[in-house]
Formats: sequence, structure tokens, C-alpha cells
Amino acid sequence: MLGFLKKKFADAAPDPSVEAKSAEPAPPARSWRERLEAGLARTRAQLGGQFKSIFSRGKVDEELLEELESLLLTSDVGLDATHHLLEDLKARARRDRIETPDAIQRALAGALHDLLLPLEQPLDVKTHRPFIIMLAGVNGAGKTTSIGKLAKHFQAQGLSVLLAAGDTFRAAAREQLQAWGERNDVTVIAQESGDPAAVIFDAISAARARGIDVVLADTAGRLPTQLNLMEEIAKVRRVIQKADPNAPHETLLVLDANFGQNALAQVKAFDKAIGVTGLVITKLDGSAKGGVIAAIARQCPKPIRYIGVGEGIDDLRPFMARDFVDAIFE
Ligand SMILES: Nc1nc2c(ncn2[C@@H]2O[C@H](COP(=O)(O)OP(=O)(O)OP(=O)(O)O)[C@@H](O)[C@H]2O)c(=O)[nH]1
Ligand SMILES: [Mg+2]
Repeated sequence: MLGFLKKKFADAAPDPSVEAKSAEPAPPARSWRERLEAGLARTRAQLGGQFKSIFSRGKVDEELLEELESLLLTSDVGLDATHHLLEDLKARARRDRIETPDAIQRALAGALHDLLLPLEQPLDVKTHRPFIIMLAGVNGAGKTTSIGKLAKHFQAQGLSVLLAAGDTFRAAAREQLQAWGERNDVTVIAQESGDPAAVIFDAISAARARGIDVVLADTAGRLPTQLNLMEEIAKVRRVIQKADPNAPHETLLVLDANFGQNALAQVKAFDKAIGVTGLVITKLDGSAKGGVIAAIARQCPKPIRYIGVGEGIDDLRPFMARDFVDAIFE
């Protein structure tokens, strides 16, 4: 167990000297695009060849629709979104007289883009100061790593950031966040106490006193079935509200893309407990199950604020439906 934790810690917080601190400018859009494409290579490899062989029929007939249906279902797109996409494809085929494999691919890409576009709602953190973001999710989803990446992301926009070590539960969680704080050269508010609400309340006061722009509050991982822990995080939220009646200004649920269909149940359970206002989808790089994003769009739509496609500090970006769809099909 300890060995596992140590490895996890080492994975999540590589040697700070390896990467330059926050002063370096954000990488150009193209390099992110390449990273996204590399990150989604697995999804593309899994789907791309099969899509091509299905589309090679050259026309949208019953057989094509059936093959496509089973491919989408095995890619975690889910029943509802699969049927929605197939209906949309049929409508496009009728309307545009689709007659080539390329045209079928373009039509499906168009249908997927239209489905995902409503989830593209970039987070604006300039509406409040300090803008308080609370992150929640099941164990190992990527909360703490995403905070490390977000700290750099916001600093690159000229904003000041403070981190709150609200995971007082897991061994080494505080140190893990502190390592990210050092890498980003930002303050981490932590306490010996075991009360996450107290730590975050403290962090908000500190952020006010220092004129900080963004507070990122970490929380311990928990499963929706652990009702006492779900009640605990609801309490954390209420205490944040005491510090600032409008806060948290964003409640991010972090989802591992590999969760597949289980992600839907997580969205619903966390939404009920803490009112989820946005999602971070992590580990799209290691997953062939990115299709769950389409299921979310149909069954429990929430803005996807960011996606993670790697363990590095730059491997997180705002979700853009067009980039995502292109990275899957290109
Ligand atoms: N490949 C990949 N790995 C990621 C990504 N995001 C996080 N990870 C890895 O996932 C593991 C867990 O990440 P953490 O940030 O510790 O997850 P957590 O949700 O804070 O975990 P707990 O605090 O234990 O609940 C680490 O090894 C991270 O490096 C991602 O986008 N891609
Ligand atoms: Mg964590």
C-alpha cells in the first residue's frame, strides 16, 4: 500500500527542476493541438481503422448503421448518444446525398461536433476576486494533478493563485499538493488539523488578505456510495459559502475518462451533493473510452471546462469541441 502511494506520489509530482517555473509563456496553440492528437492517439487507433472500414461501404445503409452502432456502444458513447448520433447521420445522409466514405466521416464528425458544442463553455475566473474553485471526485481521478496544471494555466494569464490542501484524509496528499505549489511558485495553505472545511476557510481568508485572484481547493477522493464522505463534502461546500455567499464560484467534478459509463453515475451523485458546475475530464491520453463525453452530453450535460491528456504540467487545456472531434477523426 505504502509502495503504491509512494509511486503515485512520484508519478504525480516529478522532479520540479525538470520543468521551468511559471515564467515561461504558454506553448503555442499548435503544440497543444499536436499534444491533443498524440493524447487521443489511442482512441483514434482504436476507432479510426474501424470507422474507415465501416465507412468504406460508401453509403449510409442499414448494415452501416448497425456496424456503427456496435462500434459506438463499445466506445462508451452509450445507448442514448449512439442513437442520437445515428439519427443525425441518417438525416444528414438524406439531406446531403452522401456517397463517399469521406463524406460519411465528415457527416459523423459533424454530428458529434454538434452534440459536444453545448459543453464547450470556457471558465471565466475574472467574475469574482478571489475566484474560488473547489475540486471533487473519486479517488485517483486526477484532482490534485489538475490543480497543479490549472495553477500554471491561470498564472500564464497573469492571475495570482493560491492552493488549499483540503485533502486531509489520504497520506501524502498534502505533500503532493505542496510539490505542485513549489513547481508553480504559489502558496499552499495547509494545516495539521484533519478538517478540510477549516483548511479551505483559512485559505479563502488568506487569499482575501493577499489580494489573490484564484483559489484552487483540493479535496479527498470519495465514492458516491460513501454517504458519510459525500455528506462531508457537502459540508465543506457550506463552509465555503459562509466565507463568501457566492462561493464556490466553480465546483469542478474531475472524471477519469477510463471510468466509461460509470462517469454518468458520478456526475449525478456529486451534482446532488455539491451542485457540480463544470467537469474536468482527465487521462484522455490513456483511454479508448473518450466516447463517454458524448454520453455526458446527452444524459447529464455539464460544461466540460478542461481536459487532461497527460501527466505533465502543460497537459491540460480548455475543452474545444472542434479540436476534440478533429483529433479523433484526423
Ligand atoms: N495519463 C494521465 N495521467 C493523469 C492525468 N491526470 C492525472 N493523472 C495521473 O493520475 C494519477 C492520480 O492523480 P491525482 O492527481 O493524484 O488524483 P487525485 O484525484 O488527486 O487522487 P486522490 O487524491 O487519491 O483521490 C497520477 O499518477 C497522475 O499523474 C492525465 O490527464 N493523463
Ligand atoms: Mg488528490
